[in-house]
Amino acid sequence: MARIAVTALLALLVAGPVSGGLPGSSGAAGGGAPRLHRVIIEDFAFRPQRLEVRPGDSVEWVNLDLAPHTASDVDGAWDSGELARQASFRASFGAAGNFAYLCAFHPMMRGEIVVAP
Ligand SMILES: [Cu+2]
Repeated sequence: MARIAVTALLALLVAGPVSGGLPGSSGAAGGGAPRLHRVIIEDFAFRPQRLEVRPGDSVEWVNLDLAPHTASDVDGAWDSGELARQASFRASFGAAGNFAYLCAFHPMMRGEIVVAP
């Protein structure tokens, strides 16, 4: 498990900065460099609420609300801390699995990152 995660991280570093792109903007499936996905926080909701990514991909949350929000893993594995308007946070996902998260300020705001090969 750990070895897989490290490999994915190295691949991400070698690939360098990943250009932005919305989920689904990539064309054909099949391998390739890690991608950066974006989750918009708007109107007290995560959009998309459920996002599927591949191991090694990164996710960026951007808060477009006036109110501050967070993106916080329910198990405490990662936490954006307070995100003011226009602030963003990135996390990378090395291992496959389902990762539920919420906003610590508004626990009814929930989202899920699904990491699947
Ligand atoms: Cu919130």
